[in-house]
Amino acid sequence: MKLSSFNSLPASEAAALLRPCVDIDRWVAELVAARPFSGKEPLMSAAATAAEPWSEAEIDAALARHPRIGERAEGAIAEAGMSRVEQAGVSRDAAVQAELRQQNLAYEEKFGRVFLIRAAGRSTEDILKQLASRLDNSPEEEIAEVGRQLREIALLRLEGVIEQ
Ligand code: 2AL
Repeated sequence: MKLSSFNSLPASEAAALLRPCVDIDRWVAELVAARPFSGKEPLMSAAATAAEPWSEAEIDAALARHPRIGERAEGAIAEAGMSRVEQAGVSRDAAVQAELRQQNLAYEEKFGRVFLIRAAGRSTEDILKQLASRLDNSPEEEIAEVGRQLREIALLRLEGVIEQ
């Protein structure tokens, strides 16, 4: 959608457009209220500012909506389509899928939440490397990293949703 159209949408429609980027009420509400934006840059900058920092509760709520890496999001809703595109580079090879499943499980056992990474533009090898390396993080380091990844995903999605 063009930025000029986004600027003039009723608030509920603007919110519905933003929510698939990251389902965090405060982030969505801040951006809707900050309209009109004079250009894409002020929009992206406001989106980054509103995302810094997320609270732990916000991160947990948003994570519930992200499928595991290696799991294909089902359905026609906007979020599922975005996830499928982002994970398009993840290998469907059975051995790789098995390794992803096992490492995802190890991560969930250690940190109690789904492993999250900005998948767009990443190879499976890179994702597995990051997953192994992040398993060494402390819980504090890891929640900060999850916040960064969630921000990257939200901003990339927003880039795709709103045109100049
Ligand atoms: C995802 C996803 O669905 N898209 C993305 O960039 N990362 N999931 C995940 N668990 O990291």
